[in-house]
Amino acid sequence: MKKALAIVAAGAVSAAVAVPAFAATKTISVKDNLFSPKTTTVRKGTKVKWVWRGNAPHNVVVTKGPAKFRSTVKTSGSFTKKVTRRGTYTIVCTIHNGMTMKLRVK
Ligand SMILES: [Cu+2]
Repeated sequence: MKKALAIVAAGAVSAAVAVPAFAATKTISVKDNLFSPKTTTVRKGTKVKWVWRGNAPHNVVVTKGPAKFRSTVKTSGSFTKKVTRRGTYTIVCTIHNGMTMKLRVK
């Protein structure tokens, strides 16, 4: 009985560890006035989550890349996009000149 419980427990642990492999989320901070990190590489299928952590209003806008998407202008909360196309995305905040980042999807 003890042995069976140990096997079940081991199975539960490996299942918990395996989850991020196919449902990974990458978090990027939206600050005043920069994205952090500024360059990120993720696998295709990753959910990229931008989290507003500053006080000023910002948005997340793809200006160049294999897919275009944009968030609304916000001061808090988050914006999540599942990236399904490989390539390099140039992302900016259209309010702040020079607030830019690169997202590579491989
Ligand atoms: Cu901004």
